[in-house]
Amino acid sequence: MATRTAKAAWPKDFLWGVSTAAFQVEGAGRVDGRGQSIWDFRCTQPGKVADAGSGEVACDHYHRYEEDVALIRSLGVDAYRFSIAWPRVLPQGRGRVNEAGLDFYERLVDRLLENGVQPWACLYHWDLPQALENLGGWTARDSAGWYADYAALVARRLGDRVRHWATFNEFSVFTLFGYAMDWCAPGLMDRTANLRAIHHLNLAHGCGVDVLRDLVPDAFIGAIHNRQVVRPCTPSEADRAAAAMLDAHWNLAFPEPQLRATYPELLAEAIDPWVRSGDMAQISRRIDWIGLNHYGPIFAKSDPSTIWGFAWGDAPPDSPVRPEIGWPIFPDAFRDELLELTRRYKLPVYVTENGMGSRDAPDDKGVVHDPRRIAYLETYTSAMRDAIAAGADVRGYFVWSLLDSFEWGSGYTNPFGIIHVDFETLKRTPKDSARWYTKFVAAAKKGASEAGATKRTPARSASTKKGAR
Ligand code: IFM
Repeated sequence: MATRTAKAAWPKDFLWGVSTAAFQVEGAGRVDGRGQSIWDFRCTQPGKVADAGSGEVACDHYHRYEEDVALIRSLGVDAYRFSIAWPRVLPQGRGRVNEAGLDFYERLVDRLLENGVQPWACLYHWDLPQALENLGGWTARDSAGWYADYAALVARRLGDRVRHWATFNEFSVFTLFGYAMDWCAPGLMDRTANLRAIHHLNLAHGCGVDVLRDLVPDAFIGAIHNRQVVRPCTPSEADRAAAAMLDAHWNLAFPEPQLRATYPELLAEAIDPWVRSGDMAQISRRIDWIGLNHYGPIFAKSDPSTIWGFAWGDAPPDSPVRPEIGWPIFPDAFRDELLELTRRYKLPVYVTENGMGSRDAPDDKGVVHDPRRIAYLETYTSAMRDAIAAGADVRGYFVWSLLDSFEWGSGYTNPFGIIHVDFETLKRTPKDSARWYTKFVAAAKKGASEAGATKRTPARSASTKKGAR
């Protein structure tokens, strides 16, 4: 993969960070009163997770957060994006509060702040309490209220120290994979459940925005969407229709109602039975930023045997792909997506996930060489710089991920970390990519300040007034 040459300095206030998510790193599955989530349950089901992996121990970030914060600091980044585990603070999803769980997030946030790292808290990264799933989970309209109460609890406890909030991470991934396919919890494979979950998640997001706005002084509120261009595998009419339907689910079902108060045409009629008067206004509350998680384009093919008539197809044979997981590598699609987001929604964009899964183990000297990850990060950050130069309003970038971690259905077989974790000993070893990122961020900051504070474009809408600190 060719390395692109830097063309212009990064904007002076550009934010650099690293990301994780609670279920993927925390472990301590049954410690200090944590309840069980839908993913704990899924991990007990044979065949759902590679090598029967679970989140029981994961990286044990719950006990090792001090070491992890020291590692984050050593990278020289500005921010850490993490998620709160709902069942850790409300073991049954509602009702009795688990103070020990809230204390953990307080300790984490305090540690980050002491180390000069901005905490970016995401309220939901796929780990619904199992007790709420037993009541219908996101298919129940009550879920919006359960979520709002949970958001209020966390905002009251952390809102004096955390200003940067995301309501949800990747609505469309866990909804599509969890309700129309059996790739994520709860794995229902039911069309109606899928439609109901879409609407109730949108409602929950809007309710969460209200709660954060009320309870967090000067809150900077966003939602994180995975968006990737969907291309038909062939020019056939059937594949083009499949791609359009997948695009509606993947790229539009959440950002469109949240940011334009409308469902995409291909889904609107089917969702309508669950939409009540006032819902679209509740869903489309003003937010301050949009998070983009992006890895590469999707290739869709027609498959009438599936609930929505589409399936994932292969990238064209000559495409560069990540060897272990087969995801295509197309930095230009990332650049185009950043431009499209700015054009379509006119909000500041933070890239909240981007990175590379590849298995790279320590060599006999204990050094982890991961050249493919470095090449990926080089080309994708370069594409991001191109997008900014072309007018995309990108304000920050978080590598996925800080640590090798539990990768959902792939278990521990597809690690994304720039820091290697030995899952026997839990020893952390920064990979070459961690050293690369450290140097890259330092150079970006130096270049930006030497270039003399490139002026940000003025806010483009009312919702952009509160910039990142
Ligand atoms: O690990 C996941 C993350 O939880 C959500 N976005 C994609 C990542 C890589 O698969």
